[in-house]
This record gives sequence, structure tokens and C-alpha cells, in this order.
Amino acid sequence: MNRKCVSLIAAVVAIVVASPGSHAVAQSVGQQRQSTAGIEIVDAWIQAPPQGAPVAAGYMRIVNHGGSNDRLLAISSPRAGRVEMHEMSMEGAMMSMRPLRYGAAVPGNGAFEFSSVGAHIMFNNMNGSYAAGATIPLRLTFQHAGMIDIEVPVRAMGGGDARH
Ligand SMILES: [Cu+2]
Repeated sequence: MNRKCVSLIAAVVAIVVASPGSHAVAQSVGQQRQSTAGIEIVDAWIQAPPQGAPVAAGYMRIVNHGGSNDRLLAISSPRAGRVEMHEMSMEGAMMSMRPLRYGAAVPGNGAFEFSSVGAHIMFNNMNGSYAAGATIPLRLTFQHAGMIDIEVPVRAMGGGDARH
């Protein structure tokens, strides 16, 4: 599923990495949470999936303190075969999700939010533990800010979740 979207994102990332303008890549050292381009990642977390669930969902707020627009092009993790950005959409009477085809646009002096009621991050082909208390490393690739590496905590779902 979503193979087209994945290959599109891969192509975009390849272009970014190959371009001489990808100077910001050098900023991705260690676990910094903020790039010099003014991108800040706030309240990133992953919802611990139920036992045996094939995917997990994650959320974060991306704040752009700079004046120019940026775009989150891709997310990757050594702990997931594939990490996708999804948005919710209506297909007939059914709510479904589909990949954010062009990534997540983060306006200058603005923000983009992956939240439990809208766009979200989806972890496919998970490896290792996604139990509450685990930490998952993520690499975010921005069009202008380059790569930002973060460590994201896994938290338990709300106690009243009916899917158990
Ligand atoms: Cu999804």
C-alpha cells in the first residue's frame, strides 16, 4: 500500500540530498531538537500500539521560528521499515487515511501539527519494542532545514480506549 507515495517521497529526498543547497544536512548531529534554520519539534510522542497491532501512530508539533516556509519531506527510523505521514479524508461515508503526498508544509512563523484528530505519523514494519517507556529515534528531513534527529518517547494509550 502507498507504494506510489513512498517512491515519490524517496525521489524528493534523493533530489534534496543530491542538491548542492543541502547544506543543512551537516546540522543533524546527535539528538538536537532544533535546527539553526529555526525548526523546533515540540511534544513528539508515539502511542503504544495494542499487542499484535501492525502499525503505530505518532504525533508532534513542528514549529517554524523562521520567516520562510519549510516542508517536512520524509521521516525515517531504524526502528521501522517505513514511516509515513498521513492525513484523514472522507471516502464516501468512510473516514480513511492517505499519505500526505507532498509532506507537511510548515509556514514561516507558523506550525504544523500531527495530532490525534488530524494528520498523524504512521510506523510500519516496526522492529523492537514499542511498549510504553520505549524510545524511538526518528530522522526528519526538511526541504530547507535539512535533517533533524530526535528521540521520541512511547506512551500508553488513554485508559478508556475501547479497542482493547
Ligand atoms: Cu495512518
